[in-house]
Amino acid sequence: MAVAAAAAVAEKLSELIFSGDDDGWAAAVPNLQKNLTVLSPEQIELAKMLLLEGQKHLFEHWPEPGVDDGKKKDFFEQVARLNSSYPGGLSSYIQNAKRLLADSKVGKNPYDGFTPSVPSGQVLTFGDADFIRLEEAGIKEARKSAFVLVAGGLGERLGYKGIKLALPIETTTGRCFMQHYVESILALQESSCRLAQDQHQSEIPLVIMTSDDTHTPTIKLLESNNYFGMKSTQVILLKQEKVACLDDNDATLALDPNDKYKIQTKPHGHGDVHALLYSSGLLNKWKQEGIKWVLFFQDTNGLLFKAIPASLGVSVTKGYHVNSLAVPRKAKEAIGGITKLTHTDGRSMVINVEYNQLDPLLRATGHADGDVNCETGFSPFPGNINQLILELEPYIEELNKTRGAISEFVNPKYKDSTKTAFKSSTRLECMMQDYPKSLSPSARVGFTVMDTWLGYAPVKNNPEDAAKVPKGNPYHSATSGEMAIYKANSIILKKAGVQIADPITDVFNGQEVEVWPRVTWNPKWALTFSDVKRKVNEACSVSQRSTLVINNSNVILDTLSLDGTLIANEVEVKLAGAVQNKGWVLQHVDHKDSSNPEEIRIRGFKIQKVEQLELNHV
Ligand code: UGB
Repeated sequence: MAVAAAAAVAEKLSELIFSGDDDGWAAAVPNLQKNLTVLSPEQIELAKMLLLEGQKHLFEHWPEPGVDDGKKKDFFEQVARLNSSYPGGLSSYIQNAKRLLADSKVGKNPYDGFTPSVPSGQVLTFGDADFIRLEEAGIKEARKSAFVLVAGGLGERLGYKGIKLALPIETTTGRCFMQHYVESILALQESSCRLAQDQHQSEIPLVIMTSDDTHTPTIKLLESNNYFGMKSTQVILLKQEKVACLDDNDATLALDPNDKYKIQTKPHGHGDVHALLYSSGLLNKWKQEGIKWVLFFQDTNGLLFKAIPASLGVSVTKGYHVNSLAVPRKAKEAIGGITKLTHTDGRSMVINVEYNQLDPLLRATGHADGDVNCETGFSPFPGNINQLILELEPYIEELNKTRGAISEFVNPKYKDSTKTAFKSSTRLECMMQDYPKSLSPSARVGFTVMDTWLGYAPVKNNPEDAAKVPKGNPYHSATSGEMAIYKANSIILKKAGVQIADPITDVFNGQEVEVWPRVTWNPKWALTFSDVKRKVNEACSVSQRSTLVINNSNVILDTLSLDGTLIANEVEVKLAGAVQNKGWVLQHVDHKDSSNPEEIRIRGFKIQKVEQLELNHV
């Protein structure tokens, strides 16, 4: 329909609706008018809102009353959910969609008028005096923090059938991401309360944002594992709702192709976490309980907690309202770049520019080569790893203004260059790292850059896509994620004085990786570099083919010379002298060989447990 004609219909409708003529407005859609008796007064109000927003097609196929009445009510239940879960309601969603779709059609650059430059932030050097001081400051403050895990994503890039939180972080112990996160938070809580001599043992809350795709399996994972040792009351699940799909540039809501009484929906993105936290009332409750920091993190970064103490220390010492954790970024790597944007009108902000927008932005502002590495071999823009530390009080102040609404974007796939039709329905999306976009220039927004080996090894890509990653760029696969754990632990032990053999290189699922000794430890053994140094005597060595598993807190590495596999489960033990056995061997596995479970196939190897020394509780 021509835009002018549609506008005229909308105007007529709005006249009728606001005149209070109850029969007149619905007469515009006879099939709806016939069904008004089936609907409750609240549902009739929602119907008016939909008509005002140009959505009369939703009712045009409705049959006579008495046919499919249950489905008609279900339709309005869905509309009510879509309406209440979006800040400002469904009408705001449709209006925002119309605006963003119009911008997208004319190719409006969201960064119009802004010039990018490289911001300055805190760079961590693992193990130096500053790092140790920051770790201590972070541990002290950790008992005043709350953790928020965004885990509503389907993991389409990984293609794994289950939830990513249930995947093993490494296959030596088989501990899953959820277990690792819970144990890390509990270890932080214990360590922080001990250091602060906190008598009443503060509990660090863990919020998990789920979605329809991940909610039930997440609960199942927690319940069937007794919450991995955390009190069930300490874990709070907030489920994000999906948003309505849009069929065209007029923001016509898309009906589900398989059910004409259902609006098609898709995920809105991790940015939903802010509105959910706001509406949950948790933030004010936390404030009353003395919580000062909120730490956001993603579902599959097995290294993150190694960087948490020092990064929180940076927030504390610098007084950052927003602290984005970052790593050196390879040009064109699929992680956003932390960028300073300065507008021609003088405004400026430090913000993540998403990976697909950084290159066009640079090209449009005089950088003819776009997103390229500089002389360091990395992009000059630090890579956003989407782990944010927010100071609670200013966060609450901001959300009181915005109700948690985050700036959105739309990414329609057009059928052709006229940009009049979409290949498939689209929807608005938002990202949690866009939170600083609405802050005033006086907000203290900073970032912390750490070595990638220390803080970032997500599991996002399936084997085929990982194998195609340009040489030198990280694979972000299950293979590289597991190898990164061994590498980080080996490097940390090495820096604490242990002789660690050099890694070898091997190829799994088409990805060349460094294979370090398979060293793993439970977070309660060591959270900081100082913890490791206290528990390690310099006269120790570990050969490349070795596996060392430390499962308890008071294990001391004392003159240990390991060439094989050693598993220390005892609470208190000194590991001393030579330990040699056949050990555990990495076996190659073809990712297409369905005789192995998916968790194994996606990494391209399995561990053959030939011989080990296991020290257990007596
Ligand atoms: N997630 C949700 O909880 N809900 C959703 O609707 C969607 C996701 P992806 P993405 O670290 O390499 C981000 O899909 O969005 C959760 C940053 O934007 O793995 O492609 C999901 O469960 C990017 O700047 O990542 O890219 C997961 O835990 C860069 O930092 C998390 O959100 C990139 O991550 C991230 O979702 C990166």
